[in-house]
Amino acid sequence: MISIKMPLAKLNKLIREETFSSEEINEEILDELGFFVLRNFFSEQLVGKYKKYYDDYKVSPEFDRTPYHLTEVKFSLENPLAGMLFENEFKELVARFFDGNVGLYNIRIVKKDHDDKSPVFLHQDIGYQYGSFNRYSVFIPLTECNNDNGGLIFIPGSHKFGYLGDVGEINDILPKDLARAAPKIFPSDLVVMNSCLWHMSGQNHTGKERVYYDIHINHAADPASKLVILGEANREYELNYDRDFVFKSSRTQRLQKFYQSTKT
Ligand SMILES: O=C(O)CCC(=O)C(=O)O
Ligand SMILES: [Fe+2]
Repeated sequence: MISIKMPLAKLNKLIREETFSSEEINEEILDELGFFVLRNFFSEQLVGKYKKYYDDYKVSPEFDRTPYHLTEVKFSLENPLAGMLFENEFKELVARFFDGNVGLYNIRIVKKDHDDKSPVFLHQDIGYQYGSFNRYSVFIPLTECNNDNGGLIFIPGSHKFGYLGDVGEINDILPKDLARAAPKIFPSDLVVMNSCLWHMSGQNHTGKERVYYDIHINHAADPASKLVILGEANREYELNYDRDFVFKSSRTQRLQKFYQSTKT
């Protein structure tokens, strides 16, 4: 019985030849590998401006890593960090997706540094999100991100398995000779990732900052859009995704009830 099958020769060749890294997005490669590294896209001034906003935010009283998440830092759309969404350079990037009709699902920072050095386990994001399955993360580094400081690692082709029907840490059942991509990326580069892609990150060994924006986009008309970044929304379907509004007895609600009952 086959336990896992992937087109290894094809995937390894595409990784070995670094076809995922270029100054132009190759949509075929993004579709084949599930991620793409776009080089030298943003100006240094732009990235520098937002790194400064991050540094200011970091010393403010509101700044905090999300409890129960290893790297996430949330901020509101009023925070200067959210200004990235309205920058022409960012709009030029997202115009390549969803025929130029692009909605925001979520914007956040995922960071490692002297305080937060932990690796992030192998997972896919899609099961943590709602709305359609047609969605991407745009990771914009505000610092150099590499193996030493716990940069992201992508499993080529793994998005082709689709949604796995549950969330959490995935067993490393991948073929041993499948190449993994741990691209070194610099401020002004960015990574686009299909939300079904399996990914992880290693320990931050140096304590040097590793800071990415994770800007999560979907079609502007997706009922899960928080706002329209570009183009037309024309929403025929809208839904308030408040869990207690939508669900009568969901897995998460039942887990919450279970934990509450064990506390008393
Ligand atoms: O910060 C990281 O290294 C990974 C974070 C991540 O993939 C997630 O929160 O979904
Ligand atoms: Fe993730």
